[in-house]
Amino acid sequence: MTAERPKTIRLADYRASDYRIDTVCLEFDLGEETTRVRSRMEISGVGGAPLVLDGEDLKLISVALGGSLLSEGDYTLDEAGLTLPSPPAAFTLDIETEIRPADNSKLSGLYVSNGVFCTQCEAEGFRRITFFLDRPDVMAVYTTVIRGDATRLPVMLSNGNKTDDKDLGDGRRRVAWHDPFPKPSYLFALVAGDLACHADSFTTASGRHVTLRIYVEHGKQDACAYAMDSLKRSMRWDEQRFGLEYDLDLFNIVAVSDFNMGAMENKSLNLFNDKYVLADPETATDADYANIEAIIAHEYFHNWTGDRVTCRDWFQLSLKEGLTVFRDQEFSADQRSAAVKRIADVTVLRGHQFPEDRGPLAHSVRPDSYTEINNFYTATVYEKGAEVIRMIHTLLGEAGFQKGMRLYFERHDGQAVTCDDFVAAMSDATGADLAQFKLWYSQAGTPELVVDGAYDSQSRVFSLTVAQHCPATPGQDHKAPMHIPLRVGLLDDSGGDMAADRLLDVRRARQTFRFEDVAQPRALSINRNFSAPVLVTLKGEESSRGFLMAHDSDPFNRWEAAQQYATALIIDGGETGEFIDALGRILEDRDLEKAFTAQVLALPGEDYLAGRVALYDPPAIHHARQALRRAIAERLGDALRDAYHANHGNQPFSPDAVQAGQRALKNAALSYLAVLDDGGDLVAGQYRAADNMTDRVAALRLLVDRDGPARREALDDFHDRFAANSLVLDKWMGLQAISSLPDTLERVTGLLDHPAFSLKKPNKVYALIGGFAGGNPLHFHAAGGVGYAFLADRVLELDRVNPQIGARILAPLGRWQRLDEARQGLMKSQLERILASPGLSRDILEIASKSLEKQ
Ligand code: B3K
Ligand code: ZN
Repeated sequence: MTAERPKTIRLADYRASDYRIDTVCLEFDLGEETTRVRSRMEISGVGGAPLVLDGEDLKLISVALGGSLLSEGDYTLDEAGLTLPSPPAAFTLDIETEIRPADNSKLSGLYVSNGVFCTQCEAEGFRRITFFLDRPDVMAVYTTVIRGDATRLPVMLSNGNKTDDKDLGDGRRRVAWHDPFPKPSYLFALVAGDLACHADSFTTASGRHVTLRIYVEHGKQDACAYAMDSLKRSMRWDEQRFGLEYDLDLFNIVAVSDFNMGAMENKSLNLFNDKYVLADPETATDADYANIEAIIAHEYFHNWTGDRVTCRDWFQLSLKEGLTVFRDQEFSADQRSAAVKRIADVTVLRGHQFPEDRGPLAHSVRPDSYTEINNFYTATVYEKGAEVIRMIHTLLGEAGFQKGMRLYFERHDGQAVTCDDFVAAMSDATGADLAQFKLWYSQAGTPELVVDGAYDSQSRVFSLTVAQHCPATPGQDHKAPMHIPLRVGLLDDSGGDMAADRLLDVRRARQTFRFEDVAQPRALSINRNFSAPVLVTLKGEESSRGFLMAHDSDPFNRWEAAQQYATALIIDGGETGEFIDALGRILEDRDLEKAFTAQVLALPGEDYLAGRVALYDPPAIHHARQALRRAIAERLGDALRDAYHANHGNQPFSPDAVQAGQRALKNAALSYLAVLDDGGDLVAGQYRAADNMTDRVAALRLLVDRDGPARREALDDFHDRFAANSLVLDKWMGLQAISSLPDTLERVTGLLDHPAFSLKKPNKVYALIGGFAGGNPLHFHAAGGVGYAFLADRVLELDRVNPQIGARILAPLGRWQRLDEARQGLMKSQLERILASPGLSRDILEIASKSLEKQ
């Protein structure tokens, strides 16, 4: 393999295509070993200019232009694809290719998962099916004909409506589908296999009757009920909150076991990782139920924000992803509790996106360049992208935001557009000036605010000075000040709000805001509800954390005060009494939502803490966090025991938010009680008595950290009980990967040989290898670098199997910046070892080389 560097694609180089594909008819003759694909395209354009059709890993059988077969000299075939040097302005192109679905371990294009043919085309998988203009701004009307073995493939699906279904008499069947909505190739989908179906229906607000079907492996139909219910609630919610109705008579979901991502929003045929569809109390945790609800909603919401209005190019990915994440967050907030959902979302943002933003892979919400687009399905594009949309919502208010959405659809339905188009619709609809705000799309890095309050008793003016700074990120040394919507409250001595919240429009590097005619505030509640995704240092905040924990009317900031208090104690040490007493009062406040109390009890994660120190010492942070846990357990033992027993209900299981909150609180209490002398018995007892997966996993999570026979017994029991359920075995592997016991890496290495583990199964890779590298800082960063070498070995193996997954799990190896020199050297040497490997994929090459670059 040549050492040639793959090409960098730049936003600045975007050009519209010279040609359009108006319609395409695809005919598949399905075979696991070889599948024939015939494509007939009606193409129009400038004429005379070369037409370059993307293609990858395809065997070309024939090409015909206007019905005449072309010979080899009439086109060129190379790495990029198939080029016709000078086609006419309008013509029909027929192309026949052969592909090998069973050999497709990249899970991009057409592949076979547990005997089911399925596709994944976003971002650039369609070119692995046939030669095409595989870019999102080329939108065509698709007809799909599927032929295959009638017995083995009783279900044959594609986008749109079924138009034909007949037995061909030779043991094969032919099914045809037509999708009336023009769409980009990344939204194409095909499924064929022997699947069971869970069916239901939905009537839209305007009376359209929609058939809903969820396809799963036989025997799993009953585990689809929650997903189906989530789908119907999503459909209703989108009508009620956004005025958006479904637009076809059929909506299909298919769950497959091998899938690179969570799910995919193909028009009317969503494909899912079965982890986000299947649920019953015995096998799914409350977190699984919440994820299913959110992801079913997310993919459904894409029908408007993604499918009807799509992206012009992949730099605009957040146009659909940030917006759709915001929509699914709002949906879950409405279905459950807004404060609890906000805290959960911010925890994810700070645990995943903040580390990305301060590391070598930092990029803006709308990146400027990439070499492999699959590397940009990141927490920044998704979660920070959703924060950007949320800030627009905060600035415009719900009514203004909905006005903006209506204008966006009025202008752009059926088009492929940019983030600029979205912001223009928002500002044109409302008159808001969002010019400076747009820096959120182009500047990477987490802005840091320093806030200082001063009170003048003569004039009764409270002045608040806000200074902002955004650290340098790769390729962006200097940043301009951002437009930051900062929600602020002032509290009086009794803890009440002195006035309504104020939304400060922070726009300059340093800016002072005046609160006129007020008494001296006792405390300041800053960035309420996390109105902006920033880091805040509030001068003198030490003296108000306990007070805010007790009184802040903004639940998010009550939680935040506890997080910041705990963060300071873990990092700097100090007297823990006031904090623990404040925690105790929250624990005893029966008026609070239980899910919220559980969140307040959860100590900040090690990933988050790593970003709050100048020099990150993984074992020191781990042990300091554990020491605080012990101090809390010792002081609040009785209250924690009460909370545990009061919420250890025995009503029949329901995944609803109230019961889930009870379990969350009970299990948060258990995580403290576990460190006390009699804690082991309580944990083992809960494991044995559990009648639902949430309680069972919570107990097992604690047991994997305790050496002794109870651990082994529980792990063996769990394994044997669920040996036939692949998704549950993922949990079993994932929990062992995050154990703090000294022999964890050996155990993880041993599990690579477990019969259920395979590098070809993304869920297994994420659970075991991703769990270890991303979720076990103590052992990943073990002195000597064995954890780093383990990850590098797996990444190199994945490079041959599924580079997309390899690149995703590689990220932790690039986070060397705040570690000591010895660890930095060890991490870099593994990155160099990866880079020295011949024939490296574009995916892994991009992440490994960027991870080594100086910032
Ligand atoms: N749009 C898909 C992600 C596709 C990933 C391609 N590597 C799922 C989603 O965000 O809804
Ligand atoms: Zn999405």
